[in-house]
Amino acid sequence: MTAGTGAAVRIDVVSIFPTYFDGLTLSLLGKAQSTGILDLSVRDLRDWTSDRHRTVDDTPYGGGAGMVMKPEPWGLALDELTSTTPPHSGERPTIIFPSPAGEVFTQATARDLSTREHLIFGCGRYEGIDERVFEYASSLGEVRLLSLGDYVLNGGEVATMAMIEAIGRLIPGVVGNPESLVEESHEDGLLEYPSYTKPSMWRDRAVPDVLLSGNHKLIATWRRDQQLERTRTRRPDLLDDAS
Ligand code: 6GU
Repeated sequence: MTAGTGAAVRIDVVSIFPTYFDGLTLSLLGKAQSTGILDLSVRDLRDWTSDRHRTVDDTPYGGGAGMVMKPEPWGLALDELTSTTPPHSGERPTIIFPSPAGEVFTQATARDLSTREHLIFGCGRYEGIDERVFEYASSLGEVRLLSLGDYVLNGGEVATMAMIEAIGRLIPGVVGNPESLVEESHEDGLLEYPSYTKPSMWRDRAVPDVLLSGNHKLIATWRRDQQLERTRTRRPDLLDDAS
């Protein structure tokens, strides 16, 4: 069944725009689904409505702009999806609500979540989801409100796609060469060093001599220096975090 050790990681996504997630069948994550490493299902929130118009939103108590997602479709969706959490180790599901009001999602978050057996992503739209849903979800699993960064998207779909890609590639067996995961930006708290390929001279621009030297120790030192220099100029906040 699985190509790696242990059972498949299960990821459920609930959204009113399930076709957003068609892209997840491509490339590495698509392969992981066909080899059984990843068990991904995308579900339409409207399937848990019972009125003729399949209504998922209503006006906010207290007034104000926009609409709020009604609690009951979310309650039913979470009941159903958590009732079938794979029982491998008795672990509770992790229920993620992407939200610009959440904690920032980082590589460390991705690493943590890649070790879970069952992730559920609830994609909010409009002005958000009735607050009681988060409280109720806490009775069913570990709830995380996660943001991609300090800007606003129209809903949780694009954020969920980004998070699933970041988490999914850390699941053992998803990325063919695990060495390639180690040398990337953010894995060691620094930005990645620059890369070059043939030709060694392109439009009057040369590849740095050291990379053609064959001296592996010198190359490693140069790459480390490049990482530090780039991080200092582009992302000094990362160096503050490391100290
Ligand atoms: Cl997770 N959701 C929305 N709607 N906007 C965002 C975000 C999430 N992260 C950054 N902006």
